[in-house]
Amino acid sequence: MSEQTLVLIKPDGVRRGLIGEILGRFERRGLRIRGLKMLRFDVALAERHYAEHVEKPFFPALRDFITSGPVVAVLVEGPEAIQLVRSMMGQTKPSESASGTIRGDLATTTTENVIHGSDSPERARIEREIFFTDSELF
Ligand code: FUP
Repeated sequence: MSEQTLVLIKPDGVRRGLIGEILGRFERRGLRIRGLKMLRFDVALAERHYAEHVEKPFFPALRDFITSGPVVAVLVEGPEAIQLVRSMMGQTKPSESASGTIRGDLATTTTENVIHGSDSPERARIEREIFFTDSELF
């Protein structure tokens, strides 16, 4: 079934010049890019996007990192895109991510782990609405 999922290339990925590398992986895999924008998180957006983590001990570091520079938001579409993108990303902890995955190839720390991808259909719908209006999708 074709699905849409929301990807963020996080500030470390943008700073390190990995936008093309990451978008290229999705395109080569056969996924379609339906929306694409650069933006910078403020604290309110960090608390909204990471609402489930606001009370966690790691949240201050996550908030400071995600607001530290621009991110690229991407609306990706394709067969089983939510799970497919999660598989391409690797695990949250780069040390547990297999080589060949985005984090397994490109990241070393859990906070600065290059990429975000929606982890369920419900989150994909919520995150699509956070980052894109209908007129920004193609
Ligand atoms: P993921 O879906 O793999 O991005 O991971 P989570 O939604 O569980 O976590 C969101 C972000 O919180 C991670 F990308 C990094 C950060 N995080 C930490 O810094 N420490 C942790 O122990 C867990 C998550």
